Amino acid sequence: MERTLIIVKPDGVQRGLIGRVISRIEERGLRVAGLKMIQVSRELAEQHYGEHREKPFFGELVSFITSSPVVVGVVEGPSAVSVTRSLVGATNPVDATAGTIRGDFALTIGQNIIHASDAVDTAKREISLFFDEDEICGYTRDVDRWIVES
Ligand code: D4T
Repeated sequence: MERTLIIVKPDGVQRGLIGRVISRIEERGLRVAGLKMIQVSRELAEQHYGEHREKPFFGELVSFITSSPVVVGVVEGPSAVSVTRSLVGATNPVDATAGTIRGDFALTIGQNIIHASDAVDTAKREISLFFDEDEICGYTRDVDRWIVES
């Protein structure tokens, strides 16, 4: 079982898309194992986007993610990282396929609705950045046996 981190970014929260975004993830069969609304601090934003520190858009990235509350979630299931990335779509919404979250709800790279971890290692690092261990629930749902064969 794999876990990934999602963030419904400030634009998703402000546009009232929290439920629709999370529904798409749940409808695919993935399970929400942790969920909370937070105001991201500048320090946390700089840690999360550390790999982009030298990029020209780093400042805008940090101001955007701290501009309004976000919803962060831990999502789990088989191949959760790659399945969630495919639900999310291309980083630039202009290139995102219709039917993906960004392809259906976003138009510009600076306001692309959702973040999802890009690899298993990244997911582990990002989950520990945003969640304490006791905020993540290990559980199964009755429906899981109709989604993943045992
Ligand atoms: P996130 O991290 O938001 O899920 O995006 P991706 O994983 O799909 O893409 P990324 O790490 O390359 O970019 C992080 C974040 O920066 C914004 N961005 C990116 C931007 O504003 N201008 C740019 O030129 C790029 C490449 C969008 C997502």
